[in-house]
Amino acid sequence: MIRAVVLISGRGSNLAALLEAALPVEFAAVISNRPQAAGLAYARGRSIPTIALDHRDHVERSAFDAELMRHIDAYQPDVVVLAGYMRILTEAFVARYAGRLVNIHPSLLPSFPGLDTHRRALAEGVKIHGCTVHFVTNQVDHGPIIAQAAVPVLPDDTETTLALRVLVQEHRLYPMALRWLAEGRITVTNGVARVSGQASQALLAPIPGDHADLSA
Ligand code: NHR
Ligand code: GAR
Repeated sequence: MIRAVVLISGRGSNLAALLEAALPVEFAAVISNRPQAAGLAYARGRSIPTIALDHRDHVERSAFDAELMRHIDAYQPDVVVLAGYMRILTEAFVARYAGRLVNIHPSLLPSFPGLDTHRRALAEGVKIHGCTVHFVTNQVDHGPIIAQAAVPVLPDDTETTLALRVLVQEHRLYPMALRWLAEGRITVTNGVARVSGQASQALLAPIPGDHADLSA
């Protein structure tokens, strides 16, 4: 079993999906930079140690991240999992957990790094959107891509309906990717992540109403 510490900022639905997936992973602790994050209560309900830090208690990002690292290191994790964690991490933090720090991002990277991905996808009129699990590097949302899931963008989509369609796939994708990591199957060469014994690292959501016509 590998040991993981999960960082969250809010709702924690990806955290819940990971905890429910029966992965060969010991979830040692859940840490939030927002004390009111609903995901903390969820973790407590599963008897997982939680730590609530408040990034507003620190003026300097480096001081907050130093405190974060101190808490994480107390659990000696093999991987640090960002699940809806909303604060950019400092270089010192990324360096400390390089190669064992992963994130799920709500777009098909390298399209739409950063925030408000669903709004921007709608504004660009893309017809396919999705989510990406990647290793975290100092170039925000540009680390080696472990796995992606794609969903169609539908004509009547709003930010809410599109985000929900992507979220359903996030909840499939992240457990799958973390399982590969736990199984030691992921290697990175020249910035490209590969999974041993895996033909595809992509999930495709079905397009509603798209089925073979058998009426003729
Ligand atoms: N840190 C590093 N160094 N590299 C990455 O790739 C990171 C990271 C920290 C978080 C998640 C990422 C996402 O999936 C992530 C990847 C927050 C912001 C952001 O601008 C950007 C990307 C991501 C997460 N945050 C604002 C900030 O000033 C705060 C926004 C808020 O609090 O609501 O840090 O999208
Ligand atoms: C998820 O959609 C995740 O991909 C996204 O925030 C949501 C968190 O939901 N992450 C980011 O935007 C990171 N900047 P959750 O708290 O219910 O897992």
